[in-house]
Amino acid sequence: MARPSIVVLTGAGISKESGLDTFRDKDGLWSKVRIEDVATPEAFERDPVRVHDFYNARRRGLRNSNVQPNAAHRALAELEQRWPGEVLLVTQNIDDLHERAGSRNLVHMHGELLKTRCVHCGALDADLGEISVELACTSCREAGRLRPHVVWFGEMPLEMDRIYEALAGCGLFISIGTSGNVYPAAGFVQEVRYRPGTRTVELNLEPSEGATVFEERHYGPATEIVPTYVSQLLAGAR
Ligand code: BJW
Repeated sequence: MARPSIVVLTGAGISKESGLDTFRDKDGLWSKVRIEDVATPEAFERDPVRVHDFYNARRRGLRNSNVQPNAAHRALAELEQRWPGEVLLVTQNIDDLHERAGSRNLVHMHGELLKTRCVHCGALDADLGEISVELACTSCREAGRLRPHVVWFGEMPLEMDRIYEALAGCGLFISIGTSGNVYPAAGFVQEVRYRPGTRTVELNLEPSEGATVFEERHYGPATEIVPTYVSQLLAGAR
């Protein structure tokens, strides 16, 4: 029997136990660097070397062999494989841990850390290593026009039409490891909450900004609560 379509939204909390920093927790990235210095188009225009340094360091962190998908990433990949209906995974994360765990129906709405984009020709390149302001695009050969393929504040997140279409048709929306501070992702739950028959679930370490909007809430480390929730879902217990 067909089961409801599922949209899963993930944030930095799902990758925390894999060794990657979140943004707004006490030891998060935004306690170490200012958003205005590294995560806006104006920052990149003003000081591209600084911004490249920030993302080069994060690429090195992601390539560290200790950083591996965890049980929560793997549970979501299993959900996609075994659920007898559509599962779209929308991640705000720019790491590649979901795909390394086996998720395939995946949208990186804030971009991908291991990709660069040429602002001259638009070509995407994967894993060029350290990016410098001098590096040339492998497609158009223009030098000095590469930027990280990430979505900064004030920029349009990626694949929004695909996301809103999936939200419009989903029967279950699950939000995992996100503080609910950044829009439009923080508003997805509002898109679906009044639709009859659509359930909304938050799985997080602690209540997010919009926690009270969710019908069902479970709190704890992602590596514990996500596999438990997914196995109950697959067993038909939810
Ligand atoms: C665990 C755990 C464990 C810990 N287990 N859980 C007013 C002024 C100016 C702008 C705006 C404004 N109001 C709204 C805006 C728009 C702006 C915005 O939202 N600003 C807010 C700050 C107010 N948004 C934008 O500019 C976006 N673009 C846009 O809106 O375009 C127009 C548009 C409108 C409508 C439709 C379509 C388009 C772009 C936002 C780009 C965000 N970019 C970043 C950086 C990406 C690159 C990079 O990584 O460097 O994306 S910012 C950063 O925040 C990153 C994240 O994806 C994003 C969300 O963070 P996330 O994932 O929620 O992490 P945290 O740290 O906040 O939370 C972690 C959670 O995990 C916590 O709750 C922990 O408890 C939990 N946790 N350990 C489970 N083990």
